[in-house]
Amino acid sequence: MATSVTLGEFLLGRPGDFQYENTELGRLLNAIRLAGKVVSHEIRRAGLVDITGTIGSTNIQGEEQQKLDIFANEAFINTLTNRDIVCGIVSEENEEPIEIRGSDNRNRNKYVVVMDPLDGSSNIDVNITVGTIFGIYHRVSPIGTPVTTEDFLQSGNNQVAAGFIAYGTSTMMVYTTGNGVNGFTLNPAIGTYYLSHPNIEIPKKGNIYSVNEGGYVHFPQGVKNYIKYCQREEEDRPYRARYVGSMVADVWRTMLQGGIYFYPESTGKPHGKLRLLYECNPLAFLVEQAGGQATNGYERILDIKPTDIHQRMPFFGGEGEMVEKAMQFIAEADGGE
Ligand code: P6P
Repeated sequence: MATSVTLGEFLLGRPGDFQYENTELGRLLNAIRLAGKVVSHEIRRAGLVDITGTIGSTNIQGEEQQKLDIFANEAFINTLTNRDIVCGIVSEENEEPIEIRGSDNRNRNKYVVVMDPLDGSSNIDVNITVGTIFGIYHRVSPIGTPVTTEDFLQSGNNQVAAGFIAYGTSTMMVYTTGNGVNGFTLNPAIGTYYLSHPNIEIPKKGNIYSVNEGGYVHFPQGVKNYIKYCQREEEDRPYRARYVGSMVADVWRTMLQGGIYFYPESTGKPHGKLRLLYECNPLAFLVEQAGGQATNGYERILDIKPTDIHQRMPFFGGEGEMVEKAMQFIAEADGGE
């Protein structure tokens, strides 16, 4: 149920809350809030003007770029660039990091942002929820020097904030700064986000498993064994299967209704499909802050030290017991090999 608290007021902080409205982090989250409204407006128009569909080019991932991909990427880059807060951006749509030297050209900005500007964009033309995923870090390179790749290759534990904007039946901004997870729903009539999902906690004992079973034959044996476990008629099973094919939608449903979402490795995708920096890490931070677990099948996602800004990583996220059960099947199958 939406409350009357707006995102702006929430960023001001309530007595005892983390006050960062006028801090740089508060202003950075405000910039993301604004860009989300701009992208939301454009997506809502998508079916009416000629901006859906592809532009005939592909991104660094070799994926067909949708027109709204480009629009969203430019909206977030432009909004983040002209506020003297961010010194660099890694985007799914750009092969190299984007360097931002600041209005005085002296590289004094303190934060870096990693983002997937429009995740799940292949679903746009069929009107399925898509989303912007972002993670925010303090830079590790010295102030006054150009941003470096090392600024982006930090483990997810170093995120100072992370979240997503979901463009679905409503537009929502869901984020954490390490003090729990809160969800805000946009009232498009007045352009204001209202606190609609305070202090989100993943329900225990979930009964939904979410994976693209079209890849079943290519999954490792342990993952196959876990899927068969989910489908067996016993005690609290079979579980219900739900899969949108848009990570923001699948993870958001998992956070609200419980369960597990996973994108495992497979013979054709030895490191899975999802990107560590701007899909796995931000959503792992959210899932853990909501009381769940997020691993790559073997270790916490947030503990992994990235080696490449676009590297891929298997992802198992959701209610703790279900994630642990999946890891148990993986370990047993590995042990049996
Ligand atoms: P598949 C979208 O392209 C994405 O990166 C995630 O949002 C989504 O969970 C996944 O890929 C879907 O991939 O192989 O199931 O179509």
